[in-house]
Amino acid sequence: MPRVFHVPAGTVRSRRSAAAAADRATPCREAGHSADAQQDDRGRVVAGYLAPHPPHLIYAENPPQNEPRSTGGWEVLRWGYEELRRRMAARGKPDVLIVHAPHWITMVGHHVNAVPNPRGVSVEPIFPHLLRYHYDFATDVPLAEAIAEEGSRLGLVMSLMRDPDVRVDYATIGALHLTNPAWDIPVVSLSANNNPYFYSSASLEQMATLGEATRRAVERTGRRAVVLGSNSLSHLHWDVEPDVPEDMAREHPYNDAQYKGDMRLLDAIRRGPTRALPPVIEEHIATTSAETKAGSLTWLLAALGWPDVGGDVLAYGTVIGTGNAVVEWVAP
Ligand code: 2X7
Ligand code: FE2
Repeated sequence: MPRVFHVPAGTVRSRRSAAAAADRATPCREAGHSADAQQDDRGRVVAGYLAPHPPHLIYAENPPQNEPRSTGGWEVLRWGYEELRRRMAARGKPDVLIVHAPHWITMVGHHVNAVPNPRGVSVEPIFPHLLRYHYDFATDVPLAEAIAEEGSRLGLVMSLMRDPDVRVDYATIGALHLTNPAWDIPVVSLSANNNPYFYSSASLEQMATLGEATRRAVERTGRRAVVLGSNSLSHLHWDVEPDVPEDMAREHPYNDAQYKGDMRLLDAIRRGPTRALPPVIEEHIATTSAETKAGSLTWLLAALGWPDVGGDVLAYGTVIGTGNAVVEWVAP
């Protein structure tokens, strides 16, 4: 049996250290953002990021939590994340990171992870030689419960996931690690209801409702929140990997149509406003098999309240042929 199935869970950080993350994170008073401004931000989603999760990006960073070792690669996307982290710190550490990820797939309704201290090993099933990541973090349980309540109130099928033995998927871990490798900010993680994979436009409306529920829960609980949509863009990838996965001579868009589809979406994102994006996202899904069909991008824009602004593209790059962008939206 491969070694990956024998790794003991939660060997990197102690339960106590993850539980302490909640205490450390609220309230925050970081340099570069005044205490008054942070006070005004209570009960607000202050920023949102498109935060893609290809396992290659963590692999390339060689963090101690990941077992495989690399010689680097995919630098431009990783520099985009570096810029994301710089901007988030300059604005003041948020109370919570709320993440929606396409690889925690639920067949009935939208699930919210309410396990206080998820610990274990997250493995990428197609690329287990790139990602076997030991995670141990704190959940903001009251906010998780509030999101489930607000979603139910808006007519969604919601469920709180309280089983500590359920492994956290690699798309959740990928976006969270790359956004906050110190893991010192509590988390709420949301599942992707599987429907978008079959009925794209109808279910994207449901994702907008989930975003609205998320926003209401943040307001009600007084959190200063950042939302992360853990999605790649165009999503066709090679079925054969180079012998050395980080051989960048082999990295390029899957084809020109996929690349152009990504550029049409990013152009509309940059121009804004966010309310103009739903038909562009639908067209992008139809033309590029985009991972945004799982709804994370639509959810994040709705959680931000569809601000009248453009997004700032911090980086674009391909990973095994898929298109990926790190994008920032700041709530006005
Ligand atoms: O989940 C992914 C992805 N979104 C893109 C590229 C490669 C692997 O995994
Ligand atoms: Fe993915």
